[in-house]
Amino acid sequence: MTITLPDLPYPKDALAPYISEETVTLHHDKHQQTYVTNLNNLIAGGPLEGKTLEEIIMTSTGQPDKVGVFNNAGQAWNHICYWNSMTPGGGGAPTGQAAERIQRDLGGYEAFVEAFKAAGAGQFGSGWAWLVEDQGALKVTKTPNGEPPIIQGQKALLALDVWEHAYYLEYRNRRPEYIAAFLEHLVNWDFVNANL
Ligand code: MN3
Repeated sequence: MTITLPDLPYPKDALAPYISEETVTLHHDKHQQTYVTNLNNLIAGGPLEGKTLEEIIMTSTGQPDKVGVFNNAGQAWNHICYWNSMTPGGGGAPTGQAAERIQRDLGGYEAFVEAFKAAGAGQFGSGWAWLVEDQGALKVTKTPNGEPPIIQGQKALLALDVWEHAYYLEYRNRRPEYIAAFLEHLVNWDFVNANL
């Protein structure tokens, strides 16, 4: 059994104009596919072949001889979370349990927006911004490179890729505009609620 690249949960042009069909195509079919292909090549014939992505991540984290496995497995997992974190016509204020928990743990939607923008813009170089559940409380965090929240014992609820390949065609160097578009027009709160 090998790790496979899941199909996108919507057509490749569904996130336009905020994220173009060209960016989604390159990002899913080239970048994410490459992480999956590299991972399968690295684990072929070894003890990690046939394991789930989560198992591979938790087995390889912190292992100096498994950095390549960890990076590619983390990125393969992070991108699945990222695509599901968006939906056409999404964004804006949360609903349901997500709204209640953001109010309780983060002080409301406006405070969440400010924290999430700061996390995404403040990640120096490549990485990720997250809404996670940590010890029962929601938190906004950021991680470098391909690190997934699971290695900190956190459950990922919402993911934003802030690697340049995620936004450069539309936004060039203006990462904050990409983060704002994600929050205002793309966030899939149904996915957050399902994760909760
Ligand atoms: Mn990416």
